[in-house]
Amino acid sequence: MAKYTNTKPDWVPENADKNFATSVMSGIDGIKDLTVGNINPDLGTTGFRKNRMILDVEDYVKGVAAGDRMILSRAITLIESNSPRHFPKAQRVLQELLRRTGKALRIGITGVPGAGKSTMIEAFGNMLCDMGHRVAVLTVDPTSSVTKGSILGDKTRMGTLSRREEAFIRPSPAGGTLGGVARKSRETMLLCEAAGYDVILIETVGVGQSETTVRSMVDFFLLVVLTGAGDELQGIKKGIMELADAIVINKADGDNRTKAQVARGEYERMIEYIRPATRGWQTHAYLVSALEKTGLKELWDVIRIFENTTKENGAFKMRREGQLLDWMNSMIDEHLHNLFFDDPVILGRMPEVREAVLKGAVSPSQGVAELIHVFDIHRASDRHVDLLHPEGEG
Ligand SMILES: Nc1nc2c(ncn2[C@@H]2O[C@H](COP(=O)(O)OP(=O)(O)OP(=O)(O)O)[C@@H](O)[C@H]2O)c(=O)[nH]1
Ligand SMILES: [Mg+2]
Repeated sequence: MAKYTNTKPDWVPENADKNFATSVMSGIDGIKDLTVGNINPDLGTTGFRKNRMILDVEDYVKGVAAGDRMILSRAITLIESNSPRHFPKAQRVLQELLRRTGKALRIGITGVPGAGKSTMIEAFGNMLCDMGHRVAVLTVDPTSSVTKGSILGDKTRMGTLSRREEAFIRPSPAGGTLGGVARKSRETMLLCEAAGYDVILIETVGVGQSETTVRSMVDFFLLVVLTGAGDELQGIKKGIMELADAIVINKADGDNRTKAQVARGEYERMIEYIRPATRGWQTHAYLVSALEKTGLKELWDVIRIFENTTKENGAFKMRREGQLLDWMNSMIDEHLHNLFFDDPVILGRMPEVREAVLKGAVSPSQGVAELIHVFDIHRASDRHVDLLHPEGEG
């Protein structure tokens, strides 16, 4: 550790405390430790000087809890890591922060590509920040190949929001299965809550299974559609409408406004035949222009009424509890699946059993029974034990 002495300039107040960061160092010999370079060694542990250093669990926990955006970003990167080496550390960070989570309102936003989700999040998010909220925006996009493109698109589309102190924007992790992306997004959401964001907006493109996944992690689910509901419903399946707590007809501006009003009527009629997504709540269709920023305040009012209603009738709590248990169940599925299919004994027997099934010598059920018979879960677990109980992990 380098030795240095502090000298105060003349103009420093007589009784200035140690946080009055104007001490001048006499010089440093041998910079090995980055902390030495800090003018005021008493400044907190969450500052810039940790930038390139390895953070320990406590650094992450303190930094996230203090709302330090850079440490939050790094904690998310840790959570997103596919390296088994990072997994236990990430889980310890999460564990420590868990009691700070759960207080945010979680809102999912889906809709066909180009419906205006990102534009709406930009306008809506800015409005919420102006109202004093802190907003985190996440995306769930399992199609990794286009992720890079949409990050660039969203950087420009959410240009003003991304520069705000009260907002935090984090795109979907690249690559992996929808299940993997979903776990990371859930945990990222928890980290954002622990960092003090009280509204979480999660965008997902309405194709495939991702909207069901996002529905399973949010309190309120919003479907963004365009006019021309008659046009084969723009490929929107009845299934997606059944997930929605509100349907927003976007781009209700200019010449499109009248058409949007017609579409609203059409959606309202369709909704009548659909089971409500949330107990005690009637889904409706609303007009919005993300571009002209109209209908957004009204939408927020709807969401607040939803929150009050479902908190009063118990649906809010029940959904959150159900989501937690479903999440745990799906992780058990995934874990058992991995234990089974990574087990060398199973891998060894598999070709033989597969062949026997294909030949018709044994039924698939018999094949499964045979594999399960040789599967020793303790043996398989032992191979994963390093992952779950890290000794001396740093
Ligand atoms: N006229 C009008 N155009 C809009 C409105 N909202 C979005 N747009 C335009 O629609 C296009 C698509 O908007 P995005 O916000 O990127 O749509 P998205 O749903 O996020 O699209 P993906 O992320 O690709 O699924 C952009 O050119 C926007 O400028 C609106 O309210 N009115
Ligand atoms: Mg988008």
